[in-house]
Amino acid sequence: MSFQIPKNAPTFGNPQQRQLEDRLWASSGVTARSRGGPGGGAGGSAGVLGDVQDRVGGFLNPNRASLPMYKDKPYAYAPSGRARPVYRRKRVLGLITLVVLGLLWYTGAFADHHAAAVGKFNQWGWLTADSKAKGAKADWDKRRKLVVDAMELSWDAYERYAWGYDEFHPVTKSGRHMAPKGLGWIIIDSLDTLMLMNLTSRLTHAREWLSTSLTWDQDQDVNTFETTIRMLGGLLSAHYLSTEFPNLAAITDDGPNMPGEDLYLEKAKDLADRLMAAFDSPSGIPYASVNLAQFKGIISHDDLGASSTAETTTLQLEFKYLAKLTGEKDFWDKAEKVMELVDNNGVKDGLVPIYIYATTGEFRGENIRLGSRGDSYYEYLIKQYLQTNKQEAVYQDMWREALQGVRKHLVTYTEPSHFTIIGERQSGLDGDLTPKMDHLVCFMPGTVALAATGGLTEQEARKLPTWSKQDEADMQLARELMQTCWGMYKYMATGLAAEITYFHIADPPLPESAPHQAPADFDPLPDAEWHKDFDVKPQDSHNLQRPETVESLFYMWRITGDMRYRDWGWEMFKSFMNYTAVEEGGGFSSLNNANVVPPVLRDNMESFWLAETLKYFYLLFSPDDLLPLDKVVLNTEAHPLPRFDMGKLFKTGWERKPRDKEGKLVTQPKTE
Ligand code: DMJ
Repeated sequence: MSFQIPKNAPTFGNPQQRQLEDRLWASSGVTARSRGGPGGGAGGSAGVLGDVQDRVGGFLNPNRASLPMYKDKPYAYAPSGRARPVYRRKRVLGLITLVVLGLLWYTGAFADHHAAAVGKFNQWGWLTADSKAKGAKADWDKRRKLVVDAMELSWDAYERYAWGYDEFHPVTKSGRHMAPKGLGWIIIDSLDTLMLMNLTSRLTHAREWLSTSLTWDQDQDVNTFETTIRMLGGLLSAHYLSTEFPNLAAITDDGPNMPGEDLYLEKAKDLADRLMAAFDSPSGIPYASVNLAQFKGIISHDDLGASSTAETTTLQLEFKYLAKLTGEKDFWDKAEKVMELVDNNGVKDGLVPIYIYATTGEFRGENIRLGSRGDSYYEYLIKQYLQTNKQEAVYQDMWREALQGVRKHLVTYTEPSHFTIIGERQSGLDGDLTPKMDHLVCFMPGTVALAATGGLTEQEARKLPTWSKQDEADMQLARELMQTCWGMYKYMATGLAAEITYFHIADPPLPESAPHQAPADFDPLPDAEWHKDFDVKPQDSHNLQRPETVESLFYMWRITGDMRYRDWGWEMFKSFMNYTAVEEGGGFSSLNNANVVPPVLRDNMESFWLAETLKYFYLLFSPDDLLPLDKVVLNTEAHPLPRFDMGKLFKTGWERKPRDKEGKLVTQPKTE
């Protein structure tokens, strides 16, 4: 389970510089006060609000020391240095502007909102300065360092304005808890990114919060899936990286026999013990939520009590690795049982409806999609197969069946330019195909390529005796889907994809076998033919800083070695920097509308911006020996976990029931 320490992990030449920065922070009063964590004064929602106001009040205080500046990082808005009243007036002005913009939008003034607008509004424009001369070699090391800059800006903004809070609102410079004492939502989700980027002093601060403020003993309902992938996954990967790569963001108190040695693992185990209550349902399918202090599973309040399918089947990598670390088989068995229960429904062609009852273990409804509530079911099939070093054939079998099902029922081509898309069957496989892709579906190109090569490069995998025509076809599908996902970015005014994109398709939809050839390049002209294939509705035009497309670009770059994927990633990174930066050192924000320039900010930074999006940019621009894909498996929140052999303690405790060609269960004749 170990592999080479990356040769190219970044180091900081001048640690004193960082300490100096930290002292400046402390002198501002903001960080110093908040270092006690949320426990101080945040004992309930009233306390939380009070604390937020306290922070904002502190910021408004004209006597406060000024905050550290980022003059050398032009994509952080230049700090205004103005007094607060102006800031207040600006908020009013901002409100008026928003209303006016809303009216303009409503009246169609932004009807021509395509790429033509890009470039007209680029008030920083610093990244265009990095544009290399035609034919010149790109400096990927420099670009990778810019990603570290972005991580520092985001983290420091959070640290400055919302330290210890679970939500960060970068525009209003405030935070909010999701539990009385906070869950460390942003801090824990960021641990491994801080390690990979070697941000030692920030990691030390995060660990200090974990050891002094974090408690799972809170009377709070939390979402089983989100808490598992972000918190349990974050802690487990922090444990993995800090033990296997002690040189990454090396700190002093976590070595063997040191007081902080097992901090991450202890916190992970405590959390997992509580999350295990989710599996105490009549069927064994986990409940949607858990009350942490009460160790109690809670049925979904919505969807007629059904859990989301993806949520129940995206817990396995985390619980299985924890079982391996602790030797506690129960973690393994409970998580594994879910896969058996799902499979025993015998769905057609491996495609599962997006809801499942924890009470009965049966699916609810027939809505089938690879977007929200469906996505990571498929992702974790192949990743479970890889996690245990390809020893559990059952998961590869399920993945292959599902991918064939995707080809047969969901893949089609757009008009007039023939992009490959994965649509939805909202009324079951006999219903119509809806030509719609959530941004979430863009995990697929990378995952399909990962499944085809097992994490080797395409070149290496092709030499294996097991390499097949199907693998070749899967790589082709991955390339085509990657092109479509990138088109979803190119289509938008900011160069940042919408949450949902619709497509124009033929009636009836073309089958997967139809000849098709999408354009290799995207003509930049606003009236270019390819624009006709795409459609973004105003209500779907938000961008939540999601990672799926850069995640796939990372896999595609590593696996194919095709430079275009890195180049696209760089273009995407520039769009994030140019259009999501928040003034006054606020870091970066989600957008309410990514299809107008200037964009409309949403005043929220998702924790996966730090855990996933920036991490994938960093990995995409890094040398390939940083987290080799044939040695690790990244959970759905981009937390790297090791692959391992099951050993004597663990085995696949179930087999698939016999089924027909379509995957439907074959009932065995009863023997008298
Ligand atoms: C993340 O929490 C995970 O990637 C999850 O699988 C899907 N949604 C977000 C990111 O978009």
